[in-house]
Amino acid sequence: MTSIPQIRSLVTAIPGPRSLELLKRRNDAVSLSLGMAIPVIVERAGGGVIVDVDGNSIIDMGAGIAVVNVGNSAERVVANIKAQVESFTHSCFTVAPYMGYIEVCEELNRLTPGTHKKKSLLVNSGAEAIENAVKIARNYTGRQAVVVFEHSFHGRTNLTMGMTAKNMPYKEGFGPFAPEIYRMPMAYPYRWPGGTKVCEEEALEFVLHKIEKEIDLKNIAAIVIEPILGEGGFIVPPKGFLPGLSKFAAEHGIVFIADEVQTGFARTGQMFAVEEEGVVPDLIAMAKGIAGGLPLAAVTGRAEIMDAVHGSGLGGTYGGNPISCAAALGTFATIAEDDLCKRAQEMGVIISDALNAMKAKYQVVGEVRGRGAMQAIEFVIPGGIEPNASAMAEVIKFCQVNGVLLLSAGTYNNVVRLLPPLVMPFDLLREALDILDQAVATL
Ligand code: PLZ
Repeated sequence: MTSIPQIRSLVTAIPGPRSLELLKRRNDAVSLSLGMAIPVIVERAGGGVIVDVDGNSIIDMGAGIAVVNVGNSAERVVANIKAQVESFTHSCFTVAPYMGYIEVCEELNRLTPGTHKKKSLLVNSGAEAIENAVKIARNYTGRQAVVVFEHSFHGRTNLTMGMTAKNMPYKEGFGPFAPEIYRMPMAYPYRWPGGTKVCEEEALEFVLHKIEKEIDLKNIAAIVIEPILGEGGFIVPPKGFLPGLSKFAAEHGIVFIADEVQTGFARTGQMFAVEEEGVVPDLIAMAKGIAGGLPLAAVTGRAEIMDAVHGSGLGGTYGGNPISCAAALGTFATIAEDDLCKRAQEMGVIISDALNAMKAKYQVVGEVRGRGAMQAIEFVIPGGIEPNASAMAEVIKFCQVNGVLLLSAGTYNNVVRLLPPLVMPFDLLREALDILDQAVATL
């Protein structure tokens, strides 16, 4: 466990003078096209806090976008990385293979849902995992069409940008986009015409009908969906939607791909979010929480699909870098030995109690949703469901100034999402939720 005191402590304003000074260098040297959720320069991080260069200790409710689920510089991750760095840093798996890569694949084949024979491929980023999953599905089926959903985020490469729903900031001016991507309505209960109950009753049938009529079954290589939409605002499809899609895919020779890049690795209280409804994807794309902060991503799936691609058809220089693999093995051990799935569930109860209390008190809280340590508030103009982007911005700002780092989300920029490291002490989590409550109260 980290030696950094697990406290919220502000010794300067946010940003402090030292951060302000260094951010000038950032702005001078770094492309201004990059965003910045909080204007501080990080010095250290661990457990549930980030310490900046001014000595402020900020509660980390973002985990680097659901990456450091096991915490920053987690003990087993650090130990494994150190040992690996001392032996070798790179050989390229497709030049000279090594055991770390093989062991990570063995673990993923075991950890992912389903008892069928599975195989894996390691790459560097979530986008690359999605790209490869689509390549594999197209090659295996001999078909081209890819079905995606409204509000989805799948990455920033050309194909995954095309698969991503939201134009600004992800797609604006970056076209043309890859063809053969078909976007379907998302079962978004809060905003489905007629509301939650109607969504539950009709969304699946509506979408399946549209898929069949607009693309034709024989043309579809894959259906790709996030089990809980991340960047889109933690949209949880109604019960039955994911199993229905997966069953439909199986009946028509379509590869069902779960994008578990944000939901994976104990985040939602289960190793993978699809487990909630017993869905077994044909392929599963993973990244973020897989390696405690090191760049690594993976595709795991049915052996006959993963092996269908011709020899040397997949690859890359850095995919499954040995240091990232060592970090991943440390991450899997931490999740298992510290029972982080259970911890995410316990955090989930604390979070949903607090958020639901806010919903009862404040009319700007339109909906509270999510699962485990992946929950969010959607802000609306009181009295209806009109998105309230300024409420989100004000809440995030208030929390920042008070030493709590929160991330935004949502197609309408009106969602605050909580993604704390799963090792955050409960009292620190409660403190962050208190600040969040105060923030919403000021609106
Ligand atoms: N699929 C479900 O959430 C990454 C994006 C951060 P990469 N989400 C964070 C940003 O501003 O680009 C994500 C995701 C889902 C795919 C990806 C892409 O993963 O590792 O960022 O490529």
